[in-house]
Amino acid sequence: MIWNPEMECNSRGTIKQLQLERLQETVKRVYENVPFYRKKLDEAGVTPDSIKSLEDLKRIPFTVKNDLRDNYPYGLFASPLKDMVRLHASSGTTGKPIVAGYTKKDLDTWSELIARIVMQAGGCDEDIAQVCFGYGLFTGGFGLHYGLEKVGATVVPSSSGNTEKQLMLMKDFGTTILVSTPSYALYISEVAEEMGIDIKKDLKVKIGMFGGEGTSEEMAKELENRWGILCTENYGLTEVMGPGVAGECEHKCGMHISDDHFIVETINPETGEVLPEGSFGEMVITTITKEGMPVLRYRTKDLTRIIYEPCKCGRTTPRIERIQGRSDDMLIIKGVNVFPSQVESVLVGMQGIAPFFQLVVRKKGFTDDMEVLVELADNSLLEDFSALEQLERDVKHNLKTVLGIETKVRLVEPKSIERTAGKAKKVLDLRNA
Ligand code: DLL
Repeated sequence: MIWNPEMECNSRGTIKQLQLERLQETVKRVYENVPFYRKKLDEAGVTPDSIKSLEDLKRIPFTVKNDLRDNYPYGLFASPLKDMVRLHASSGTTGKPIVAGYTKKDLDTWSELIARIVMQAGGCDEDIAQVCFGYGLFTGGFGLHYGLEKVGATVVPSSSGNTEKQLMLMKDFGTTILVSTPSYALYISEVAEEMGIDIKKDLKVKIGMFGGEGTSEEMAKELENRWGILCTENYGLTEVMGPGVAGECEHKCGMHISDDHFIVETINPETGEVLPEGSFGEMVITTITKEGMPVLRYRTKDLTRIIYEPCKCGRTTPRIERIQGRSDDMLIIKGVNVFPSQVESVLVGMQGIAPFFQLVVRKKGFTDDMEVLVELADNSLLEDFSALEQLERDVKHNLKTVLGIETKVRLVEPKSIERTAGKAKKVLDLRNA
């Protein structure tokens, strides 16, 4: 089922016309209400009246994360504070968080967009959805919650953590949709095994709505095999709204973007040049219906490609290909660009090792040095030194084939890499330690 066929299956011409009208309104709104944007637009010689076509989007300057930090907490609000009914924030590793403010209308839009991704994943009003995203400043919990309710699903707001209890509820309540980060879904499956629960037989889960972090194709397959369910990827970010920006349908060929609410471009991350449709690059998002905190041309740092061919599901919305990584996650090791997702794609599914790993990066002289911690699947190999050596050689060989460089590998004991109920920390960066 499609939640909003009128918008999700419309002709691109009609959507483009709608996008233009909404872009014009958004530019006018921020020009009149947000001094930060007015200054930037004035400097670029852009007045709201001068936006005549979607091509004019290119004339609008980019917005970056630091702009949000510099305007902490309320500097980018385009509605009076009294009209804001919810605040969320993304933690960020350093300094002040990024704040997102929502008006009543923004929350309605958010629920509408979540309803779309729920139906894309195959959810309906008969489902029991256990939301294992954190409820709090993180947008995952509350974001999914209200959209699932809008669809009519029964929501179990179990939040993240307390994994044994999650499993008990899942079993007793007959949960059919698991909503979590992919890392947490992996961890839950491990705890289930320890508890003697066979997740394929003893639980009724049939859909995984995963998001909040990237997964390699291999990890997505691993999750599908472990859970025996349809796993969908869902994308979003606090700055733009939270989850609900895009999500996969059952055909799993990219995440459908609600382009009646967001305009997406890809740019060359180094030069800022806008790339032709369908090119791989950094995704830039403009919100065109947000009232409380619209963002113009936000540089997401997420690297991907936008697919414009129609999907078999009948939706005509463009799709975001699986995110390959963030430009700021990219490591330069021995002069070669390395993404954690590439390491994941090599390690997940290899015989003898578990799908948990961590990259430890240190400074060595003027260059970066990387060590890959790889967890053994079980204790059986610990006694067999030559088998361990062979496994290490195999891992090194496979990594070299994909990354093009020799890497240091350390095999570590089963269950020694930290598990998470949220987003996994795949890189331990000790360069400034
Ligand atoms: O993670 C919002 C969200 C919650 C999306 C739950 C989906 C489900 P932030 O904490 O602001 O917001 O982090 C946003 O996480 O720029 C991406 O780098 C990454 N990310 C989120 N979803 C995906 C995904 C939420 N499906 C940042 N694939 C984004 C790859 C993702 N990366």
